[in-house]
Amino acid sequence: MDTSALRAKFLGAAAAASDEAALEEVRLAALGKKGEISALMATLGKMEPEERKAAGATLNILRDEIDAALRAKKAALSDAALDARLKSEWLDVTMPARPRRMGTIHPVSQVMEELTAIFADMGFAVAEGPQVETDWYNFDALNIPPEHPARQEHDTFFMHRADGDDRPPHVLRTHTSPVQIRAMTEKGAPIRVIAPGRVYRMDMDQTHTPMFHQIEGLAIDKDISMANLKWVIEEFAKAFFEVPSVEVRFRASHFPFTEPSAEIDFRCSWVGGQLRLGEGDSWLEAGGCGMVHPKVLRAAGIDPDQYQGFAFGLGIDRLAMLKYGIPDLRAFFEGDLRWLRHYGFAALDMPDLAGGLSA
Ligand code: 2NM
Repeated sequence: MDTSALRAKFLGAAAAASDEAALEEVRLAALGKKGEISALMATLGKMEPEERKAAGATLNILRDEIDAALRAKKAALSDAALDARLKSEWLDVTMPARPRRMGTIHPVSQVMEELTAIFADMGFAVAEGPQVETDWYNFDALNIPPEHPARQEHDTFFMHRADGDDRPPHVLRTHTSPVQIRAMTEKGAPIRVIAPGRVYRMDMDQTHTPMFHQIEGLAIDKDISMANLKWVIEEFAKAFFEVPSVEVRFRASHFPFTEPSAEIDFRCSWVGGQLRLGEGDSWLEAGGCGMVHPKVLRAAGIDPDQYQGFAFGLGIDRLAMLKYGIPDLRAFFEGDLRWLRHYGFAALDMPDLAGGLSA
């Protein structure tokens, strides 16, 4: 049996196949059930034994040869396809990123991060709580009874109950002190926490917005004093305003939740409208503070005969205005994109003490 023509035909066709589908056609034409080689194999049965032996051997060799050629070609086609893909999907990872306009970090968020970093360094944990509070957490627990003038002075936003529900209404918290009450109740003493967050009072003018931001600090232990408080405030002011020294003045005051109580002032001067901290003849009012009232400790489940401590409150928005020279408070919460682009901070550039807060 002369198979050289068949060999040439199928090996040639396999070599010429330009893709896997064409190659499969060649395989079917040669080795498929109805292929030419298979047809020849089927004639073996009618041959004489001697002839069949020789022809069978020849056909087996031919079949194996064609099969090997098809497999080799298939591997080559698949290599070529991969090469083509690698070429077309090539990516230059050294190319600069396309510029993309992203939002900025609001000055209030930036200052909150700075405050968190500063007080964390002094061992204060961050506590959070609800903005809609019961009147007990917002007032009663803080030694502000129903008839207390502060309860009206605060110009509280009340959340109306459903008709027929005569429980006292919820309020939008007027300070973050209820967070401190919750923290003391849950964790007990000793405790050291700060509570930054949104607070609400019905007030709107040049220097007031109905929502603003406050941070309160609290440290309770066996022998905490007003001296520890003053050190904490001084360290805070130096770190926040990034100055080597500040002079802190405690001015006697009154709050229902602290006794004694004081207003916090920082020595400063104004040069060409620019604030300078630590020098000069002016005093900057920064917030309030005092020793937590025994009644407040007791309301939060802490025994005032065993524990005592200080608390303080600072206005975050005002701190942001002072540090970053932002003149108008109301613009803070208008969501004006031009304002945000001007006063906002780069994302992914969060402050930490090691890196320098605003570096
Ligand atoms: C201030 C001034 C003085 C204060 C008190 C408490 C609490 F819950 F521990 F009693 N937290 N913060 C406090 C004290 C806040 O803000 C001007």
